[in-house]
Amino acid sequence: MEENKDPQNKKHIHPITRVIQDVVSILTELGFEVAQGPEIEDEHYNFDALNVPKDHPARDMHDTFWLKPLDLRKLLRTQTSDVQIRFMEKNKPPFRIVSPGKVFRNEATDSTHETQFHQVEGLTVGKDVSLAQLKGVLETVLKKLFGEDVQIRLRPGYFPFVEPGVEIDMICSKCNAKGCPSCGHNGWIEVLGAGMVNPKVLNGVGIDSREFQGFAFGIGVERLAMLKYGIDDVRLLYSGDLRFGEQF
Ligand code: 2U9
Repeated sequence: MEENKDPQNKKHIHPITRVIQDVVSILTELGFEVAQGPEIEDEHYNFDALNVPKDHPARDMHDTFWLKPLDLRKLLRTQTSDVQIRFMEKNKPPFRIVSPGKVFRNEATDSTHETQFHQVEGLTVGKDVSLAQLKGVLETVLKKLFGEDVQIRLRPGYFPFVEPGVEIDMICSKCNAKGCPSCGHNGWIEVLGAGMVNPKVLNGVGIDSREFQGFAFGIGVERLAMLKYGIDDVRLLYSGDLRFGEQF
């Protein structure tokens, strides 16, 4: 093998891998346990158990990759929440789990959408679990990733598996919420979704929602990597271009 004489030619960790490693290690320090599961799922774990209605657009052929033969109703998971359902079926609360993994959406690709991407989802179930704790955990994660100056805000958001659901925004560090081109003149940048686990989801796996509550959050890894490293097209992350990888 030819000797590597170029001191610049070091090994590089891909930004997706780095963000997953960082988020997972921050959460394990906070007491979360890693849980993983299959990428090929059935409708029950991907949709029904998560209170996603039968006529929800996400189930549509255009958003979900259904495997053939279609009548088996097998699909490529669209979110890693299936892992959390499988874990809840087998374990009694209290618990905190984090599930990193690959997910798939059957949609057109552009600078912010890919048919394959990664998520890190977190779930805590216990007695007296609150929205304030959710905010604290997410504030800690985002400060460790983006720096101590990070401020976050919660806005109402709708996801069938959480009630209430929230969208988490981070203050724009370039303009400090004044509004500038880099935050689309909003002052705030949407980073992830979260909420209190819908009681129907808990009851569905045999956890009594009168006794236990949960909070959950979903992080789109590509989106976070693009924000952290200033990458403006998600497709660059999958280009395999060494000149891209060498920058990290
Ligand atoms: C269980 C119950 C609830 C996970 C959640 C989101 C909100 C969310 C998106 C982030 C970017 C998907 O990758 S993305 O496009 N996710 O906004 N995820 S609440 O809620 C759960 C998970 C598991 C049992």
